[in-house]
Amino acid sequence: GYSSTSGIPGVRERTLIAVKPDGVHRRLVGQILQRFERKGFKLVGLKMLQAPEELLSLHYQDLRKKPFYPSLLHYMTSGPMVVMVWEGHNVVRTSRIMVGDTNPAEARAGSIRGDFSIHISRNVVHASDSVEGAQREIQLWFHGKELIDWNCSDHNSTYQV
Ligand code: IDP
Ligand code: MG
Repeated sequence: GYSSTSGIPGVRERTLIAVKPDGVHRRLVGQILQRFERKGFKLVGLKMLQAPEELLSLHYQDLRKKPFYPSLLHYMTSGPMVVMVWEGHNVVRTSRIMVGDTNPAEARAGSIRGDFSIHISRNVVHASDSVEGAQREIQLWFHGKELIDWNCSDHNSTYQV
């Protein structure tokens, strides 16, 4: 069972979620953010920025050899992004399910990509794909001071404590 003093293991897990430039252009920021709020995850970081190419090249370092990489960088620099850090039990894995398959044609209805996008080249949102990847990405996109530790008043209703 879970410890009654320290709470649920992994409750401090964090992930990086980003509304990509197409999502901002299409005024989807509020609807995307709302899905994570209504799920019960805790928002610990949020900002809007025009992503510099150097940052994107680090963010997508594993994709540098892909044929679509130049067009991916062009897409990701085509306008501002809204980047967020969400915290909660299993948030990395759960948010990948909420975001849906990389290819919107395969993404389930009810997922963000399934509901709001059609083509893999414009899939509106980013979500980290592993706990280690999330830690790396959060450090890339946020300064430590920009992440807010706070106690959400519904914590005890969200988790068994
Ligand atoms: P993910 O965003 O679901 O983690 P990745 O494989 O990490 O998917 O790819 C990163 C991003 O690169 C995708 O979200 C998408 O924007 C873009 N991308 C991936 N595969 C393709 C492709 O085959 N054509 C065009 N863009 C792609
Ligand atoms: Mg990825």
